[in-house]
Amino acid sequence: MTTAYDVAAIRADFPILAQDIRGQSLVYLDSAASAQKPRQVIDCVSGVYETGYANVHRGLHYLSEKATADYEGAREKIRAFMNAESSAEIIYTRGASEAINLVAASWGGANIGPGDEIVISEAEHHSNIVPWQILRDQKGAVLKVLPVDDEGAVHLDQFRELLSERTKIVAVTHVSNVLGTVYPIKEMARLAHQVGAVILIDGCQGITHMPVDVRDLDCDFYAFSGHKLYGPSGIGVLYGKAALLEAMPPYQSGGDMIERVTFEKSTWAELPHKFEAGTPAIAQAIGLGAAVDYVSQVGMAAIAAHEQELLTYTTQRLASVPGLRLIGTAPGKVSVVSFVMDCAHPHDISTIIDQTGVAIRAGHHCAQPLIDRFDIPSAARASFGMYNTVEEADRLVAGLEKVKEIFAR
Ligand code: 7TS
Repeated sequence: MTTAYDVAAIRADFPILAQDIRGQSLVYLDSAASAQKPRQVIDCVSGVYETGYANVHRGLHYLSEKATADYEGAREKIRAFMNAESSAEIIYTRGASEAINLVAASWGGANIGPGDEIVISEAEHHSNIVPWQILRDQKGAVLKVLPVDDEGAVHLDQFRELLSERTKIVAVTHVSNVLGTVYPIKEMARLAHQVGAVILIDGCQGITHMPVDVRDLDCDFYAFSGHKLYGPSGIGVLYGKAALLEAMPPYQSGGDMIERVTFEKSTWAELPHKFEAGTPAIAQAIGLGAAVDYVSQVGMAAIAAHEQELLTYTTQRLASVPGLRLIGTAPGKVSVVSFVMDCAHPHDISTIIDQTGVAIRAGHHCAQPLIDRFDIPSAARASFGMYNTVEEADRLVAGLEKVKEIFAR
């Protein structure tokens, strides 16, 4: 039986949304930066500390066994959520940034040589640019950049032209955090594989807004951050195909990632532990499992449909604000609306509407090359989560009308 999307019930699960900010009810439109947490995640994390906390994979005592079972249980939930073949392919990291750095350092260190080509795109977050630049500089490799068009779309024919037998890795976002463009990653994976390259997907803004099946996409790596998926901060995931992960050297070393250590030589633990040195973010990982349970219960397809309605409605309403220009209008876009206004700087827009209780982000959104591409100083961005409503979109528009009023004086 399908039930209608009950946004009021969902909102009731997020305690932070019930508060007033500056004397008005909070309108939180900054979930792309970090999403709020449902009671189920908050209770899970505090429950770990109240009744189920100890270090994992170590002590032969009740609490350590319970914490280990819950920590590994969360890994299995994440595996199922992404449809990975094995939980050995789910590496816990601090977040997407660390996951991408892991691949650049470990896979890149072992597989990239002088003249090899790395392909990224113009809309990448700095986290999916800088690790590849550092690798390029260390190895004498070449970094190629797939452009976006004026709407913010990428084109497969241009992508195909960038690929060559020298291409070793493609690293692109699933969804742009500024433009909302959904990249054709399944096709891109197929094309990358045709030239013998591997593909890493930065899934920070993808897995949060649509169902993701890594086996159907046939991507080699998929990275995301727990805090954008309604889970705790300090925890994220690198999915990698087992055969690739097996062949990669450790990223960090120390406790938990070894099999046997002598002063002469050390050997590594099995996957996924080979990539998880030191005491991990235990409660956070278990909390991410609770977040995955939460969104799975609502259904990622239902969340996507709800957010799409909001995006369509908001885009239409913003079109009626004089002097407002949308940045990112690619067909099929999701989850965010970025814009500039001719009367005010994005920072002023954000500061003024904050006075009305509306939280958006303004700035370069850690995508400076993209901001340069659109020839703007920065952008204002409203981003949606599963709990946002059309009334909140109206509050955004009312706030922007106030901005116009103030700057018209
Ligand atoms: N990649 C994308 C596409 C992102 O949107 C972000 C964060 C990251 C990587 C980095 O994630 P982290 O959890 O490792 O920091 N994006 C944003 C944003 O849009 N506003 O603040 C952070």
